Amino acid sequence: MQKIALITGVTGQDGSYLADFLLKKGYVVHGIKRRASSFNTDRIDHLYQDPHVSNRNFILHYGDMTDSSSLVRIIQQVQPDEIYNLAAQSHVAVSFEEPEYTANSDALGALRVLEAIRILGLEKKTRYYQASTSELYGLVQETPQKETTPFYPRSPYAVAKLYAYWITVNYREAYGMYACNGILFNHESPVRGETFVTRKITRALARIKLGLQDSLFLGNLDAKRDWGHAKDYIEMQWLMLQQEKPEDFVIATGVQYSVRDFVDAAAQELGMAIRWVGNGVDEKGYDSDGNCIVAVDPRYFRPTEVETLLGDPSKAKEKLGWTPKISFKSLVAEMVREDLKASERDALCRSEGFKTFDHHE
Ligand code: NDP
Ligand code: GDR
Repeated sequence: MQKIALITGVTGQDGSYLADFLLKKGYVVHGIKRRASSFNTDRIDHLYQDPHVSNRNFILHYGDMTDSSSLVRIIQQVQPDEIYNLAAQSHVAVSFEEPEYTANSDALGALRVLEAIRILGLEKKTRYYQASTSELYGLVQETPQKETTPFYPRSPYAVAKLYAYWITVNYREAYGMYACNGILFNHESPVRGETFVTRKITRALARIKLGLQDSLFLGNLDAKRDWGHAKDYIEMQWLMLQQEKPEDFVIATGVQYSVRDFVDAAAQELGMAIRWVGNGVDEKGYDSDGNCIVAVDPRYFRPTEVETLLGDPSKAKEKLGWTPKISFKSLVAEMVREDLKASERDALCRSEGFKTFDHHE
């Protein structure tokens, strides 16, 4: 029997990698996409199957994490063996501007899915994965952070995810559901959202290199993160649902870099060494011609910042036999390579007199 998976957030970075991965494993994959005024399926268009043909194994449904009726309907129709709850308002800075919506989609959204499983009597059939986050550690209480490290969330996003974490644990304990949390540290890729810092950097530097943009404005250059590759991390999401007993796992590389380090690594890939002058709130990065190409803009500072995160993935290594395969350097190189290709296309269009999409924030 082919296994059936349902992915919320299938149009996002992780959802697109996970859908690809599960299809290759022979799953029938259902995904929930939300209604938008323009197409929002760029990341999964390569997996698209014509809805008019029969025997499809990749099927999309309209739904929303804020709408129980859609979630119950889809789960009832799909009867999934596994649900990966990846959908979220996932931007930490935006959560300060949209705290209530973030709580609704990220905290109550998880509850709605768990409750749908229970109401539909699927609690012994359907396994549930919750996309938990290293942001739960926030103001860190212990370094490196592991499964037993106390949480101290520092944003509306992290507080919402704290609820989702505990409601997952609670449904596991209260109803005997196979429900688990992957506490994933930052993971990136060429399809990372353009406003997260890594992609913002690789995209901007590639564009600066080709003369499409003059400079890049960033916030806290001293923030440190444990950055891995999304491709490595989605495999773990699947593995967590294949165990005998549901458990929560930290997924991380165990290596940490600062935002400034990331800029340097990306610049190096492009052959553009950066000279830094000043520090923290008033810092600038110059290229070899003396042009200021990176500058701090306090607009990007957060009301409460997570200064440092470093994960200890020992439990995942021991119990799941997992180690990340893609290094920091390869991750940066791949992201830069893909953004350079996109920028070359833009440069070509521009040179031929066509308008290009210049949006950045
Ligand atoms: P993305 O922001 O790339 O994707 C989020 C997905 O959720 C998108 O498909 C988005 O749809 C969808 N979504 C957002 N709001 C709703 C809603 N109200 N109803 C239905 N769908 C919605 O995130 P990632 O792929 O990077 O992350 C996946 C999950 O893992 C998220 O829950 C995130 O919080 C969590 N996480 C991510 C980490 C990372 O480093 N990437 C680390 C730890 C946890 P649309 O495409 O239309 O915007
Ligand atoms: P994060 O990722 O908040 O860790 O959440 P992000 O890339 O947004 O920020 C990482 C660090 O970089 C600093 N920073 C900037 N961030 C952004 N976005 N833009 C900037 O210009 C900038 N300058 C400096 C930030 O202050 C921060 O310290 C991500 C998301 O994917 C979450 O959904 C996920 O849960 C966590 O990773 C783990």
